[in-house]
Amino acid sequence: MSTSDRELRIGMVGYAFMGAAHSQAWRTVNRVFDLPLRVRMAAVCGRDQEKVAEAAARLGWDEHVTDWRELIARDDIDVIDVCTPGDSHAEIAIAALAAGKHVLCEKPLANTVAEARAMVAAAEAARAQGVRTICGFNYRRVPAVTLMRQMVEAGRLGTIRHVRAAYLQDWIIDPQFPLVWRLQRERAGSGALGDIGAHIIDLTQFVTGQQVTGVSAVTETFITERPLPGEASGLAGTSTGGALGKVTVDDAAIFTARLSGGAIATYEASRFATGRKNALRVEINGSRGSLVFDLERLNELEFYDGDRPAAEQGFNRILVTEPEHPYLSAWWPPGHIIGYEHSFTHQMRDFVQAIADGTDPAPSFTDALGVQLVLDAVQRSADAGSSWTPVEPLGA
Ligand code: SOE
Repeated sequence: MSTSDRELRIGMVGYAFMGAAHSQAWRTVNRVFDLPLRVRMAAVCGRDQEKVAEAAARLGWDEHVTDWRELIARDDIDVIDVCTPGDSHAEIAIAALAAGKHVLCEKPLANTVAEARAMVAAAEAARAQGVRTICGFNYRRVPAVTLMRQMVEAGRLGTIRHVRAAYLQDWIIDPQFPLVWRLQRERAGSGALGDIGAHIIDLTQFVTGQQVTGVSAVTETFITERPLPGEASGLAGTSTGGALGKVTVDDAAIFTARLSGGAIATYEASRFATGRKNALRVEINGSRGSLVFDLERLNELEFYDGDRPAAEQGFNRILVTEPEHPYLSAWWPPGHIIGYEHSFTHQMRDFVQAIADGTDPAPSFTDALGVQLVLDAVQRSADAGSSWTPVEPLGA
């Protein structure tokens, strides 16, 4: 428990899935890590008075409001945590930064490159006043992923040749699943590409230290019309069973890429991978070895060490639960595994520590703009279809 009596007062906007995950992390972070600041979960904001009051009680917030501008105007709020759909990220974050609030903004940073650039400019202006920003690419802070980066940085894989990343879900394969906000371009910016593709773009750039420099993409929308939502929530929506609306985002995006260090890569983000619920898998092949991360086995890494004697070759499992592993010394003894939600607690730990130290947490809004530029290139490549070479029909 933090010994500090210096408070860091949080105002969170949004209380759905990410709001719940962030609340768990804000509740926990001072009880697991010894930090120079003690988090106070001051207030949560949501448009519906009754629903946000229920969320405040359930998630552990002191107060609740229905206008985010009220949080930003308060002198007793230090941090604004943006957990809303992408179409409000820029407006809320830019206003919060102008008011001198530190900002944690969920991924992807924005719905467009222009919005992301404006957020970077606001963050850079506020940084001069000591204000800190971070974007919520939480999977970087799964200890096994941080260890992956450390091993690549240490040269254990040698020169990186291949990156192979997939993030697969199947929550909308039912054509009757309603047209929730994640399926509307004006709300979400894109579909699987920005929602889950953004994660594997950030994760692979973080692990390899290389940037995506060019892409060739295809996207597909398998179900083009869906029932308008009733009391829809983000992932569990309820259908009205009545009028239909047009789906305006991708259901799946697949692209090849070149990375700045010479590697070539394949990326797949789909919400139609039937049977895959939240399956994120990344494999990195290098001249000296390979590493594999699988979110469904998030306490492990598979490591192929090419330097081992031929008779001992093979993918070995690293159980990432030792105190020497990233973040783990704060949790349980070796072998006592952790989960998905711990990555958010690690994210809050690093953000709070950076605010206290006056340093810049990662990923910065500039890192997140880098992801946004890749998303934009993938969308332009898919829209243009320019890289697509039809195969001559067999019967021709
Ligand atoms: C839905 O695809 C979602 O909630 C994403 O928005 C999150 O970023 C991901 O971590 C889990 O799935």
